[in-house]
Amino acid sequence: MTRPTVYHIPVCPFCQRVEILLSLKGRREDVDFRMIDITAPRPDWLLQKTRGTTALPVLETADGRVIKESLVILRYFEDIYREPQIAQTDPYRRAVENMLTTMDRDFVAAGYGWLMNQDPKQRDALRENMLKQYAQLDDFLLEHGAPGPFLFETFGWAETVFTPFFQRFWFLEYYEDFELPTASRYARVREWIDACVAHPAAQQTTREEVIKLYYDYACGAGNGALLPGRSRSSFALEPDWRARPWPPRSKYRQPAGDTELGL
Ligand code: GAZ
Repeated sequence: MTRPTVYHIPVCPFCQRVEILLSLKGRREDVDFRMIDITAPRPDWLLQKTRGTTALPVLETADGRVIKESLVILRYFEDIYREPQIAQTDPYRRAVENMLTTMDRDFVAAGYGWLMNQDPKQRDALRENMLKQYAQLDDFLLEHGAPGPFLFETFGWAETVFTPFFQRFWFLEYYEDFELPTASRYARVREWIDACVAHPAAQQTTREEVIKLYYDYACGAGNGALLPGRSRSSFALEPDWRARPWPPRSKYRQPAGDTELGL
């Protein structure tokens, strides 16, 4: 094998991070991306490479070695394709970027936890929890960041890490009627998000694709799992999401079946 290969899942935000970094470096065409169907059991040849783990992305390097974890894969590409550098090089600025990157954990958990919640009584608490995350990001950017829109001068490492999730969280607007309030305490993070999702290197997915594929997550079934009464996951590769109707927005009522979802 002469080229690196990334095994990935369609609309997987962790996989999109890798595509964004490569696009920023002008190296997207130097790496093969092979799509894995998350709704089918992992093929044996892939499980052999990963020694049994199933989470993607997984990178197979040009010399056949296997690297897991999106942030580790980003660092590897940053190291082998040195120019242009995306991560900060000044130690303090690099630390600031890493502090922000570390905040992705709670942010991601808050968004997915809310999307997957099935108890209407918990909605208000989950919304508050989400707003707290946005307020924390806002505060961080005001404290450490450039005047805007990005953390530093350009779309960089932290933006690569967060942008796929800003785009996934379109599902909260659709399925939970969530909108980031216009209040000034969210103004800096709103500016950041708007610039991130519009950046040319981050256009691997669309709002329509996210909303159609994540319907089952909104009904409580993550990672390609099948809901009762269904024969296909909303993450199925076929039929193509473009050919399917928009799913119902009411996630707390009787879930839609295969036919209504165009599956
Ligand atoms: N830490 C890994 C990385 O590469 O950064 C995470 C990779 C990962 O979770 N990949 C998922 C996967 O391959 C797809 S994207 N799953 C299939 C499997 O067999 O493991 C799901 C969540 C969540 C946040 C994100 C995702 C998600 O909760 O987008 O809960 C179900 C998965 C906070």
